[in-house]
Amino acid sequence: MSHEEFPTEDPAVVTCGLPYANGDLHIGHLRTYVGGDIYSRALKRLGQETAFVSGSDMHGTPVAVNAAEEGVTPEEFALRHHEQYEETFPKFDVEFDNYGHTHDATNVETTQEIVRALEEAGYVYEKEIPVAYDPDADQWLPDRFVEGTCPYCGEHARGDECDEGCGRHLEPGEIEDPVSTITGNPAEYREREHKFFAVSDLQEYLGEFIDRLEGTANAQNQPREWIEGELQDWCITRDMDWGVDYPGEDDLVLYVWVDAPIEYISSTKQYTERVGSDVFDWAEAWGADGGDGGEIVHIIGRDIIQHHTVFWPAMLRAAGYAEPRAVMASGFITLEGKGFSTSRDRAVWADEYLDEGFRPDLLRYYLATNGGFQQDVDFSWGRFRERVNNELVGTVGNFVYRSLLFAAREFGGAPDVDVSEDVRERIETAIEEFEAGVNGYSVREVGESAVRLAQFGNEYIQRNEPWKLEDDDPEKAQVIRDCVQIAKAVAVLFEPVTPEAAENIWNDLNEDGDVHAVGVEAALDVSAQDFGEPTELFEKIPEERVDELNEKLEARVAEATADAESEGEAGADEGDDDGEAAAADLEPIADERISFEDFQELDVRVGEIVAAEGVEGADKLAKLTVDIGVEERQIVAGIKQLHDLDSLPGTKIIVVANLEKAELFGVESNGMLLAAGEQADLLTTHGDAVPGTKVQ
Ligand code: B3M
Ligand code: ZN
Repeated sequence: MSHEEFPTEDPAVVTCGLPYANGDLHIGHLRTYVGGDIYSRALKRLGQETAFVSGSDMHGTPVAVNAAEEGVTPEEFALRHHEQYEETFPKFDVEFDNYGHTHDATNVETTQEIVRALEEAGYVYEKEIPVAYDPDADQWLPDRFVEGTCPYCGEHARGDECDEGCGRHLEPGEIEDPVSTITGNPAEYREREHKFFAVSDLQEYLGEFIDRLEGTANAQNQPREWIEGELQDWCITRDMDWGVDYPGEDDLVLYVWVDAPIEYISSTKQYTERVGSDVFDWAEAWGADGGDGGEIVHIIGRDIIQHHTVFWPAMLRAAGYAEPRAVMASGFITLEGKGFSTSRDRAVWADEYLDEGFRPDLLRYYLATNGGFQQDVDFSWGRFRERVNNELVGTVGNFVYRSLLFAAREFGGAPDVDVSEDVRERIETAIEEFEAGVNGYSVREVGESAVRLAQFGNEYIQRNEPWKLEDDDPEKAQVIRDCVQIAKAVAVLFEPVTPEAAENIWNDLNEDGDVHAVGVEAALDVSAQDFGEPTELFEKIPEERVDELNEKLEARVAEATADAESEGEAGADEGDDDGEAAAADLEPIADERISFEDFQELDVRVGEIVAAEGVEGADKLAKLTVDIGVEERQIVAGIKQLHDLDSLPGTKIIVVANLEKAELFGVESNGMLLAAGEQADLLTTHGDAVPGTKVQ
């Protein structure tokens, strides 16, 4: 079954994964929120009734552990961060229709209602399980209060997730060699009765659901393996004080992943409470009125795909709510090729970005269009400058400014003639691209529809050279009229990505109404008007600024690293909760040198991935067919969960071609691909070297 295209008659809810209220925001966090904001603005431009909601995730051990470190109550700690987030998002023009938090009364009530519904529908049972316990602290050790070894991949892991290895969710009792994070002592396992949600009863449903699910390819494909494999039931209670009380149980709270996604519903409810159900009806949107529900689109980081495509839809289904229509899962973000590290101050902080005087539009544009949503994005001040100067200033700003300036000086505004047919059609194409971006869940496409149109505008004005035409030549009025219309269309179509610039163009054009509220069709609405000289939309970033910013960053990292080392905490990145790739702990270069002849013994070639699929039964392994010019090779590599396999074909890689063959999980591997770091960043070529070319 496929869904009807946007816009539909039903209300849509666009949600962003809830940030844990436990630290400062950096630009890596902003990717999901900016993406969500762009997507919801774009849906609204299409005329889709939409609520854009999120909230702070106040509960769980990610908050409790950090609060304990600071010596304050989790509530005080989380509320402080919640308020900070609430203030920060609008500064980036991320404008939620409602931004609540998981500890507010609406969410506590909704969560308890849903848990009762799960119980009544027979999806909750009790079971004795081993739970980690710290005898010295005389305390149970839920989730992040315990660390140990992942039973699936053997990597070091946190209590409830294998954050450094295979990325799996871990149930209580699963982690091996448990160690208490409170005392650092080995923990023991003690039997304890807990409540379970019977996800496995919904296996058949989930199998159908995943076939219908839209969104980014990673969110559509990764869950199949979990759903089709042995589906585990989820323990939904924890031995803690901080959380939503399990209804009727004094000493148990709900697992944070129960009340966190429910905030999506609660936040929508609060929106309805504020604006009235005639403006937006949460119950209709979430199918709580007995109907089919609306269009629920979740925008998340790729590390929480499982929660949103297995656990959450199972919960919605069991409690009688509508299912998500789409999940868009973003890639990670790195800084100059390396992971963000909040403990080493190796990050561009949200406040810092603004304090440096940069407008939100610039970062929004960079984050939205620097690769597809599910691709990892690297941030560097150098590339930021390049993209701002070339694309925002050079293409969009330049086109709009020169067109409107010319129009204002020569005609006092838009000449009173109809827009030419060709230009009208080009604008229609841009609208179609914009719509296709929305329906293809691509914020990049949405943004690029406007940039390509501005690019066309530049070419158009250049080709027609209106400055060379006589004043009474009708061609002159025509070209300028067309350019004014293109500028107006750029304002409408670029609004989701750069709302501030859109507003400036709108004002310069002296347009009535609110550019944030008009539909895409406004791009073609003609209104010859008087307007004066325009303002510059974007400013160039001088090269010295980049040097200055890089120096600041380096100095800060050096200081933070020295501090951490003097405190004996080198490499400690605990407390980073957001799937950041930890900064690589760089190994020193080996003392012993190899000869050039030794190096030449390696036959390293350029290859191109022809096909990629997972190796059955292996969590991490992918089987690749690689064209290395002289032949095709089958290569097995541990990249399954680190890359979207569907998007790999066509990617150039570097292969050690004369490595001994090996067999992994019964599959022959004939060669080795080269990749950097824990995220298996694939080595590729910078130019056009063809497959088979020797690397030397
Ligand atoms: N608070 C943050 C994370 O794991 C977590 C998201 C909840 S979304 C319902 O990325
Ligand atoms: Zn693992």
